[in-house]
Amino acid sequence: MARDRDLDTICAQSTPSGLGGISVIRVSGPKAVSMVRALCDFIPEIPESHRAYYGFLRSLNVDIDGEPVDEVIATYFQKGRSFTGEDTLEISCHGNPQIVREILSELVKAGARPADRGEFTYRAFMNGRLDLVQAESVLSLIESQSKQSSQQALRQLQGNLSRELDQIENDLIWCLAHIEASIDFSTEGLEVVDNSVLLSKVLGLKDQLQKLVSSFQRGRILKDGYQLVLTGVPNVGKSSLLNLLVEEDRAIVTDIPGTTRDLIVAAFMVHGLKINVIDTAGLRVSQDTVEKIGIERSYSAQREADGIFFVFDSSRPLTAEEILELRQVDLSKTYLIGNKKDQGSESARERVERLSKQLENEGFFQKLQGFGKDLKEKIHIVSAFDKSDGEKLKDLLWESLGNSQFEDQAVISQARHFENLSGALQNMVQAETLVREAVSPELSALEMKEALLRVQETLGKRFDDQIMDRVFKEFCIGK
Ligand SMILES: Nc1nc2c(ncn2[C@@H]2O[C@H](COP(=O)(O)OP(=O)(O)OP(=O)(O)O)[C@@H](O)[C@H]2O)c(=O)[nH]1
Ligand SMILES: [Mg+2]
Repeated sequence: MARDRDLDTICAQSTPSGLGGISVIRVSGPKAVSMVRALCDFIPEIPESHRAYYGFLRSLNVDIDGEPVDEVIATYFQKGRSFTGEDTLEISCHGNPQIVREILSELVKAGARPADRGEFTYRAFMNGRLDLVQAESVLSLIESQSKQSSQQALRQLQGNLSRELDQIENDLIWCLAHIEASIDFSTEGLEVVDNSVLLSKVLGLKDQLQKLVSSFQRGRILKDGYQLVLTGVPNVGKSSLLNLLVEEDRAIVTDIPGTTRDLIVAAFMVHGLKINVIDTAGLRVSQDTVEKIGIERSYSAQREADGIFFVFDSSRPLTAEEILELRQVDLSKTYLIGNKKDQGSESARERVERLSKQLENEGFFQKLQGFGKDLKEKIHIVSAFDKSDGEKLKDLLWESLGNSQFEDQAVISQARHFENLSGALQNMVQAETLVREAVSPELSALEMKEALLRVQETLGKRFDDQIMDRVFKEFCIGK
């Protein structure tokens, strides 16, 4: 499937543009050595792999032939031992955009082509240095904004997910081979594989795919951050809590109900995990056009959220409006945050007792219990003025994500993987029924073949231009 242009020698700046100590220009392809040598005569004809050569890079221009462009260090990576799998040179020059431009134009004069987005990683994939899942992790690693996210990308690059997918692929091939053999031999009345053995394999595959598919939310959270939405009626202290969590004055706080109108997005870190927190307009019936739009936005933010802090004033009972809102919110991802603990004389425990009783009277008890949590554990009494409560809320989020225990498990975080593997899971659900009923081995083989295609597509063992475009268009040039 390699295209003609894959044989070109390509070049690009791999470090960010702008001023810096050094910039690195990468040159990769069959003619990398001769092209770079045309500018850097200090590199021997047969350089040594992983060795750095120092000297002056000179212009190819006829008029000013030999004019030095910069003092550089060129490191050579031999074909088969480089990131792309091809002969590669990395030229470290002074970090000046003008110098970088000049060197790139000299390289083009020498016959190199400017690289496309992600073309180095694309070549690493085409040359079998990485599978597609690993190639995607290179992008995630570059883009990661938190420690958790970069660690997850690194695990994916190291092949954590690929190994699991390889194993699923092997098991599917095993099942298909056995089904097909039994179809061939069935006329002779021979049973090649016991149906119960096949069924247990199919069940195992289904479970494994199910686990991967359901790891997507977690994987996405690790990669892009957790979306936390602050909601509640006006004036309960949502914006104050946002400021407490991000430890700066991001949102305007006043004692006038209806202060926040638009969504305010900010971010903070919890144990290296990025939390995107969204403050919203207080929920109430409003005649004000702008406020009404703000409230609509608040509802849609709630729908997309991973977690919701439903904020209220713990010094008073919940109002009828609050109860109404609570009936509509997705309680399985909601925390009840009773703010303003400094107001009133009740202790935190008394507030929890009183509020949980009120909620029970409103019929919430079973609804919340259905989610495996005691109602009282869902209520947290805090004050937006108390720094230690900010830490408490962060711990709460961290615990609810149960983070550390998943570290060794393969997790999917790309939408492409989720789509493919959800499809494969559906195939295995069908296959299970068919194998159980033991009616048509042809039909169950068909389902498993489709599952196999989807797993292979995820790994990039089967691909077309569309898949390649989708994966590599996200990359930056130089990677
Ligand atoms: N005593 C006390 N007052 C608080 C606390 N948190 C917030 N307030 C006050 O409550 C008022 C409203 O706070 P905001 O943070 O603007 O409330 P909001 O929920 O964002 O309000 P809207 O944007 O109007 O929906 C302000 O006067 C805050 O100073 C708290 O923990 N204790
Ligand atoms: Mg506000």
